[in-house]
Amino acid sequence: MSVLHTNNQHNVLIEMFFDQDSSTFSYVVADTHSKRAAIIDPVLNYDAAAGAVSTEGADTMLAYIAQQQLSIDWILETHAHADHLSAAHYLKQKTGAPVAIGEGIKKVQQTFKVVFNLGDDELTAKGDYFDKLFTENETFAIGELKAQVINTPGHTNDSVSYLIADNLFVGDSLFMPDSGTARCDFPGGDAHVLFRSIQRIYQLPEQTQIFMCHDYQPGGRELKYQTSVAEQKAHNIHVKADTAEQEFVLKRETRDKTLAVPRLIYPSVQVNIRAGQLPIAAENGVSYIKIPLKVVQ
Ligand SMILES: N[C@@H](CCC(=O)N[C@@H](CS)C(=O)NCC(=O)O)C(=O)O
Ligand SMILES: [Fe+2]
Repeated sequence: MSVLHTNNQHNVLIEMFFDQDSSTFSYVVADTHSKRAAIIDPVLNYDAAAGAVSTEGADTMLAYIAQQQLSIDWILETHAHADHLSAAHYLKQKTGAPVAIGEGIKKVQQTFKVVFNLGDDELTAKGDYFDKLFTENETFAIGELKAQVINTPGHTNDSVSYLIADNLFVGDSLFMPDSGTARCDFPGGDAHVLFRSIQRIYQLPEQTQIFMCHDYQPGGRELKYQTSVAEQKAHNIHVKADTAEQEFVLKRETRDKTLAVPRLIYPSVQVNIRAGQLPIAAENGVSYIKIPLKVVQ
């Protein structure tokens, strides 16, 4: 599926890729003048029972990139995902592009360094493994397209949104209006902080197009991945233009209490805090995923 967006100065080509297993959208966003592009939130396939990692999804993106004759300037993560593994490292090896994320990743790395009992040789928690840590409002280029980083923490500490021309890639800060927002109960998550991040998004021009990172198809409706600031402000079931912070926080925290831990949280986090690299292999050459056990009384 692709959408050709045109504004006054630039042509932006946005291609969406969907990972059925984790209900995740990834994107290739290209400047059609220069043929330079960014990859956003690519997924690495993972069969948890078999411990098998594979690259079908990323290879589909690479085939599209080759077919369109694009050069990749950036591999962008909206946050360290807790529900699927990132293909950023694999795609960096294939394209040579740097992997970037918000500088809040340092806090996320520190949190999970403790959870997984990692030594400094495995993770320093200073943004290691990533090539670029974006700061608040930092701008960068994708060919002739101007891109800007907007810090949107709340779902996680490191969540950012990428404004590329007038298209906003929000990660999990917002879902489609009929799904509302993402959970705020992961370590470092905070519903108050997410509310304030969403207020920043709602200050953007009404016609700004918003691209999702997930859609869980409530009520079995068809898959949707694109909406606008105006539609969110009018219809988002958790935060409309006039929703008070406390009302949102109550709704969000009530729902969070009902949600199960994501199926792939442990493998995902261990790989994603390392920018998509597998844990350092043991002496036998094999990488292992750790699961901290809690004894339930
Ligand atoms: N059932 C999914 C849930 C994944 C999940 O928790 N997704 C997060 C975003 S990373 C979320 O906000 N989900 C909201 C919801 O499920 O309502 C899984 O196990 O992977
Ligand atoms: Fe997420």
